[in-house]
Amino acid sequence: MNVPVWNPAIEFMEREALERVQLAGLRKTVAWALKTPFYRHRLAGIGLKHPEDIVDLRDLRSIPYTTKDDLREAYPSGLLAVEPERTVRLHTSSGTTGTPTVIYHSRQDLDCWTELVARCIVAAGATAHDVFQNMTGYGLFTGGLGLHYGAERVGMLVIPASSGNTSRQLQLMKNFRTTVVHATPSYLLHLHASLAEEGISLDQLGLRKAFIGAEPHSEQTRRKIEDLFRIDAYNSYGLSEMNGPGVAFECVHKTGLHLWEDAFILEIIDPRTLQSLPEGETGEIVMTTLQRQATPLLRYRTRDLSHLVGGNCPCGRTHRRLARIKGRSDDMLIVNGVNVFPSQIEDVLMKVPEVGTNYLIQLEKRGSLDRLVVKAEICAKLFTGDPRTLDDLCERIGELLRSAVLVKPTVELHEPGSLPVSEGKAKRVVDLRPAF
Ligand code: DLL
Repeated sequence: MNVPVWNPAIEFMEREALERVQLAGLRKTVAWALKTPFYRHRLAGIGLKHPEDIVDLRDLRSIPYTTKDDLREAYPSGLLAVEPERTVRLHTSSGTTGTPTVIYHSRQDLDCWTELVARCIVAAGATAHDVFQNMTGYGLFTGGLGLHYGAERVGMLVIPASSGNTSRQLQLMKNFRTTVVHATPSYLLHLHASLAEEGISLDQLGLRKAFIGAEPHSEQTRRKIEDLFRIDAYNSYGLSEMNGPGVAFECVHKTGLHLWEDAFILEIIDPRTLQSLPEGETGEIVMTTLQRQATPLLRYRTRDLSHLVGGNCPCGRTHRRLARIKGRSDDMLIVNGVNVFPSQIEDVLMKVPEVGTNYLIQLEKRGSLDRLVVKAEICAKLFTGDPRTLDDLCERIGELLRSAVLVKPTVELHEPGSLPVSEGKAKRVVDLRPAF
C-alpha cells in the first residue's frame, strides 16, 4: 500500500537507529537544561553536571520528574535555556490566574515543531491539494498557530478562521470548498447541528477530513463525527508543555496515535508508585523533549492517562503508538478544549465579598458543547432586596470568571446552606457529562 509520509527517513527508522537519535537528543537536552537555574539545581541533586554523564538511555531513569508545579515555580524565566534574544515566541498556559506556565521557543524550536505537525498532517492523508480551515484559537493556545505553520509547510491553502463564529465558519467552508478542518470534537458536533440553521447542506461542502483533539473524546464521538459529516476524523494529541499539537497523531489506519520518538522520549508510569509500566498497562504519560532548546523538559508528568499499543501499525512507521487518552490523574477540567482548574474558579469566587464559603462547579453537556455552571452561596440579605442587584452580581461574577478561565460560565446564586455540604473532603466538582 502506498503510505503518505512526510519524512520517511525518520518515520520508518529502525528502532536501534531511533534510539541512537534519542540518546544524542537526550545529551543535548541535558546540556540545554544545565543552562537553566531550575535544572542546574535539580540535576546537581543527583550529581549530574555534564551531558556526557548520560551514557545510556536508561540513565534517564535517575533524573527526577518535572511537574506542572515546577513549571509554575520556575515562572517566568527559571526554565529558559537560551539567551533571551534567541527566543522568538512564547506560549503560556490557558489559565490566567497568578500561576501560569510558560514555554519559550527559539527559531529552531518553531522549525522542529512545524516539522512534527507536517508529519502528522501527511500521516493522516492530507496533501498540498487540500484547503485547510483551522477552527482552533489563535493566540496563547497552541492549537491555532501550531497547526497553521505545519499546514503551510505541507503546502495546503490555510484559512486561519480561529475558533467560534459558527455561521462564518460554515460560509468559509462553503465558499472556499474546505476539504480538511481542525477543531475540538465538541465544536465539530456543534458545527454540524448548525448546518440546518444556516441553510447549508453537506453536499454544498467539500469536506473530507477532520483533525480532532485538545480534549478527551471517545471512539463513539469520533464515529459520530465521521458519520454526520461523511468524512474521516483523526485523533490529535498534544500539550503546550510539549509544544502543543504535533506530539502524537493517528495515521490513515487509525490504530493509535504515533508519538514522534525522535522528538520526545515517552514513558508510561504508575502515578502512585511512579514506577515504569509495560506495554498495554494504563498509566500516566511522561515525556522528555529531545529537540527543544529554549525550554527543555526532562521527564515531564503530563497527568494524562493512556497505554502503549502493542504490535506494528500497517503504515510501517516505527514510532510507538499511544491509545486514546482515557482521562487525567489530577483535577484539571477540560471545558470545550480549554483547560480549567477548579482552584482558578475558587480564587475568583473567594475574592467577591458577597460570596459565602460554599460553591459548586457543575459540568453539563448541552447538545454537543460543554456547559460550565458555577453555583455560589451568597449573603441571605441580598435575596430580600432589589432583584436587579442579584442580576448585576451574577453578571459581575460571570465576567470575572470568564476573564480568569477563558470560558463563559452560567452563574447561579444560592441562599446560604442550600448547596450540599460533604463530610470530609469537599466535593466541589460535579461532572454530569456522559462518560465514554
Ligand atoms: O490542547 C494542544 C492541542 C491543541 C492538542 C490542538 C491537540 C489539538 P493544552 O491546552 O496545553 O494543549 O492542553 C493539553 O489537553 O494534557 C490533555 O489533557 C488534553 N488533550 C489534548 N489533546 C487531547 C486528545 C493542547 N487528543 C491537555 N485527547 C492535555 C484527549 C487531549 N485529551
